Amino acid sequence: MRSAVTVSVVPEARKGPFVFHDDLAAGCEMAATLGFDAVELFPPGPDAVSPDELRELLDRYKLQLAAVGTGAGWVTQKLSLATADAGTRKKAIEYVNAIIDFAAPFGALAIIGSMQGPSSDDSVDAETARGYLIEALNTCGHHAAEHQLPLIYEPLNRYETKQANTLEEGVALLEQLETTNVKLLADLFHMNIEEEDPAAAIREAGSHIGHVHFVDSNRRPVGCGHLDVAPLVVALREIGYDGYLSAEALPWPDSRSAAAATIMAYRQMTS
Ligand code: LER
Ligand code: MN
Repeated sequence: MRSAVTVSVVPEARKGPFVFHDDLAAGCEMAATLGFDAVELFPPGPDAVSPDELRELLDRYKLQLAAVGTGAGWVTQKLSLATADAGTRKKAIEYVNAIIDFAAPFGALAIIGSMQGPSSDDSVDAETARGYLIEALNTCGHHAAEHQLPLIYEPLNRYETKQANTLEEGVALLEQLETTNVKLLADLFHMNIEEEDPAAAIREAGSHIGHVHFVDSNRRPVGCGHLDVAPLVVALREIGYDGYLSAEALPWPDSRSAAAATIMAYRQMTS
């Protein structure tokens, strides 16, 4: 398992659960100084960050790009893969595919989280929304496969989506797809709300897990909430998970301290 830390360059997401905000170069420098293997990027859109500048930063600081989030499509444009309006869904799919194209040359995974549609969207019933999400995951999953990379789908807690809330529901969704190229994101914050037994949920989801958001119960860095994270890392090791533990956490009490707390917890739990 490797370590990663989130960097958001989306002004509208300044209160969001990202360790570093606004300054990609400063985030990369601090990530490297603290010893992270990679950064996870939350960009405003597929054309917002220059691939050449990103490559230069990653090379300079000897970092990998773990993943790229698509959530700004929702945050800034209210795009959704599972809403009633066909034009909005089409734009949402194009947005996700463009993020896949941006991320792929770096070997980075694209993540579908908020783009699955919020629980507040009453324009569609749950079954129709599920059908739209399945169509989108098939389309975008095939697109990611053309780059030989899986697409990542993230179950979110009930206050954020009516789609999958648990890893088990996520696996059930994946089983309805034509493509086998979609993997799950285990976000420990959402799991703390929804799972009866988070370690058992990880063991049962097994090889379906393709990415992890490493964070505590209150969305602060691991070690700053009440979640017992060490047994979850043991469960991840048992299922042979070899992806990233990526800190998608609030910059609490500040970005540097949050990153430092995360890398300390990561080292304790993975050594
Ligand atoms: C995104 O990774 C996530 O966890 C959601 O809660 C959207 O912020
Ligand atoms: Mn997450």
